[in-house]
Amino acid sequence: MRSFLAIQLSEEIRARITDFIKSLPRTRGVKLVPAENLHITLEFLGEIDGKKQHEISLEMRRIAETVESFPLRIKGTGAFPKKHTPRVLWLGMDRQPALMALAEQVKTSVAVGDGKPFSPHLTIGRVKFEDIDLEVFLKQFFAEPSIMMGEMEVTSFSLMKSDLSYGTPIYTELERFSFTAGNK
Ligand code: 2AM
Repeated sequence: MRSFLAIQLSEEIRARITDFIKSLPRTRGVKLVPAENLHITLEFLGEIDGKKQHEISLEMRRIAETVESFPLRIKGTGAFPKKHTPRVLWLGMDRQPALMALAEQVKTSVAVGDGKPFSPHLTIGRVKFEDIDLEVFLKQFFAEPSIMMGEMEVTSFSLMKSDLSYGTPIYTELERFSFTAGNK
């Protein structure tokens, strides 16, 4: 099973981001992430079997018990690897100590991750080819580098399954780990 750990968006932020994406010019050169697939990846796990899934589930439940919910502002635009050679287009967010600490805990406990340091971002699309309209699209996307999408309260994270059939992946939430520290 192809899987990853991710923070889900509040419906309000998802709607704001969707409106922002809709406001951008059309280009076939960018494959946009459908609204229902938008998320913040904490850790990409790749292929895991049932046994590993069970181990990860136990570990993530344990971590979630140590975390308090925290606010997160989604703001700014950027690209990987670089703005002038964009492959992955993303929205940024505060490098919130609580977020960074959560990602660090998750990374340390799952031995199957890709080993890359956590770089907080929310992918909204991927550049596929140099379509004639691409430049106009990118100009508009980067027009307001600190654009504010809004704030949400992060109260949990999820284990997600990714099925890659038919081009656009289908993501299914397998388990949600709610933060319970500070609840008592
Ligand atoms: P992203 O967060 O930058 O969009 C599910 O595939 C999620 O895991 C995607 O959102 C993707 O990137 C992230 N991811 C990280 N490393 C990946 C990899 N090597 N292959 C596929 N997805 C990866």
